[in-house]
Amino acid sequence: MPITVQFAAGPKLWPEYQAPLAAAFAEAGLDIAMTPEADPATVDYVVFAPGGTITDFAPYTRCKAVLNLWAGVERVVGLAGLTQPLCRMVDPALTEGMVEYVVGNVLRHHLGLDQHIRHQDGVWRNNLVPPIARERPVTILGLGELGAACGQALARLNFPVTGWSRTPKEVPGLRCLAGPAGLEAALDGAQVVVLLLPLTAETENLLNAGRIARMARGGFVINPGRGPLIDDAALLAALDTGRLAHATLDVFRTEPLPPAHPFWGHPGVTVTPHIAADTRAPSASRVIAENIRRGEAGEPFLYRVDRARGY
Ligand code: NDP
Ligand code: OXD
Repeated sequence: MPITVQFAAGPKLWPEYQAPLAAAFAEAGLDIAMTPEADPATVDYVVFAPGGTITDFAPYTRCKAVLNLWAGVERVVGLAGLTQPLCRMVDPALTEGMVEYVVGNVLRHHLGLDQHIRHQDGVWRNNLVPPIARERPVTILGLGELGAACGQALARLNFPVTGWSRTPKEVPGLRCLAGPAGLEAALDGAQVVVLLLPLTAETENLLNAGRIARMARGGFVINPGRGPLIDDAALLAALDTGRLAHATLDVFRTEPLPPAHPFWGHPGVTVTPHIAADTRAPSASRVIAENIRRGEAGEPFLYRVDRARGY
């Protein structure tokens, strides 16, 4: 009998994923019947995304795993009836995209490119010579799949990179700090802070006024993690006083960011509309297929979320 997979990531993604998932299942040698709608009692695996079509997992009595298409799971972990193993997305193409977004924005701020882009006014400002990368300390909050990859890419460009995580890590080329005690040292004197933490009860409002004050004056914040990681009022105050030079923000407490929000149009803020790194259907489908293969073979799932931890 074929394995039943319900694609419950919403009707918009179904046309994008239907063929790549079918190809990945075939490549993995899996006999799968996949459908966007199914009798919950017959479903073996659910492919899911935040805002997807299932609001209560209790009737999914046979389901062996819920496979999320997103890396972040803060909108999934608490869903009603979710007792099945939950796996988040680790997609090599998503990681590539995030590395490009972070490196691109770090270089933009490091090189002061905005000053040239905004001032094409006939004035020859040859005093705007940036430092070199080795003189610009960067701190990455979150040293998981994405933080470590971004940190290593920046270290290859000679930025002195500090990474911070919950548990101690060793990432070649990076100064690694961990836990509450490591946070202050990670922020002290940082000229660029990149947030790549998951949103949990512990990380909400993590970058607050006191912690921003530890950064170098005139520093930059880049947040492709989650909006609530930053205390918005503290960030705006730091930008308004010049304590921080600029914040490039991809994620927000409310998305889409409401038109009247002070981030829009603020000279010290760049808003990008949650596009830092998308899950790509061909590579993500192979990750989903591998997890189903593992489930069927009785092997441990990849990227399983620890619900108590929240990520
Ligand atoms: P991972 O789970 O691989 O890494 C999370 C990192 O954060 C780990 O290093 C973890 O520490 C650390 N962390 C978690 N809680 C704490 C804490 N309380 N104190 C210190 N460190 C902590 O996640 P990813 O790297 O895959 O993704 C990170 C986030 O990026 C996602 O959760 C999502 O919110 C966001 N994202 C945004 C996208 C966008 O387009 N804007 C796209 C994809 C993801 P430890 O290693 O010790 O567990
Ligand atoms: C994700 C995201 O979590 O796109 O994958 O934010």
